[in-house]
Amino acid sequence: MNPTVVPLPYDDTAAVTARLGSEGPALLKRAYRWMLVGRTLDQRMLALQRQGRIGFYGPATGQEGVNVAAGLAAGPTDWIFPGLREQLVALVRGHGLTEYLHHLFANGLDPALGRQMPCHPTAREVNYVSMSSVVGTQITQAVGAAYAMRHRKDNAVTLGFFGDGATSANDFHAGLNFAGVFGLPIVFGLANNQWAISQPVERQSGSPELVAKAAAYGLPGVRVDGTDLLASYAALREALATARSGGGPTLVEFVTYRMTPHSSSDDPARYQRGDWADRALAHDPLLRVEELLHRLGLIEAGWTERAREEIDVEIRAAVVEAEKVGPPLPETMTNGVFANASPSSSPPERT
Ligand SMILES: Cc1ncc(C[n+]2csc(CCOP(=O)(O)OP(=O)(O)O)c2C)c(N)n1
Ligand SMILES: [Mg+2]
Repeated sequence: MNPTVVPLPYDDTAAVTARLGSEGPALLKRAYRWMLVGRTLDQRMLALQRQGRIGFYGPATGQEGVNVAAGLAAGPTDWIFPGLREQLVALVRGHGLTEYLHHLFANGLDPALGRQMPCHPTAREVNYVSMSSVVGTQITQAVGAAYAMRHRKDNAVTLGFFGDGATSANDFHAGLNFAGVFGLPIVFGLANNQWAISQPVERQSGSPELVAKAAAYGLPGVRVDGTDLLASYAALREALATARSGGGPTLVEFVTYRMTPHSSSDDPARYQRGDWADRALAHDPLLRVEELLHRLGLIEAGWTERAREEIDVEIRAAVVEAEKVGPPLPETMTNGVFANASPSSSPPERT
């Protein structure tokens, strides 16, 4: 365990139950295991990218607490519109690890049919919408989906994620404004990891706290420590319940630390200065939960090591499966594009 980690502010299991509900400690342990899955995946996938086996990867190290909280807090019929780093939400909701690996390898079994950017998964079976690379565009899509939900009288809520950088995009204004005017069933999850590639959050906005922007659209805004799984879960549960009961949207700002490069194509040594890495490590969401589990006596010695080994085996098996599958066939190029295939919609025959 890392001795420099800032302990989570909870002293007993009652405090855990107050944030996580009656399942309390059991849910905390389950959440911790999912955080371990996210962390191990990031490490393995970055290694695979460096070995030239997958093309690109965007880690979410430092944001596992928010992602696991969202995966556990949202209902099964709710819709997730991810920002750039919410893949773990799909896995927690039940998307298969091997399925996800098929996507990362862009093989013939990739749910996105090998046509998406790498590391932009889609998981239709758990209402997880394909990620939009163009920063902020998913915000208005999520608002549109929430509007449709209201129109269809569905009991579902939309959970739309985006980063601190996206708060400078036009879609942020248009989306929050529309949702505020119509009181839509949506929760805006602002994953403020304090960087937009090389741009620090201090240069992103004149507002010292991004959550202040909620007021301009008439929405309640909540700012939580996104490296605190329990606080993140409690804030999301409340915002989701408000939206579900007709109370309208909430902006929840999760303050986190981006603990890795922006992506496998980035080198933060060129722009991150000072004690950033130390501060990030002290707020590692995984180590903070680990420390809490030990302090409250909720986990026995060796549990983490065993879980890590199991997860490693699961990931390695999924990689083997995914690497067995060949690339998508040219004949599948227009699958899902046309209702009725016409001669002009088929790819040219190979000669
Ligand atoms: C409209 C647009 N401008 C620029 C980019 C290039 N770009 C990709 S990610 C990114 C930063 C996003 O930062 P943030 O919203 O904070 O999300 P994070 O990467 O930190 O999760 C930028 C500028 C893009 N994809 N789309
Ligand atoms: Mg960011």
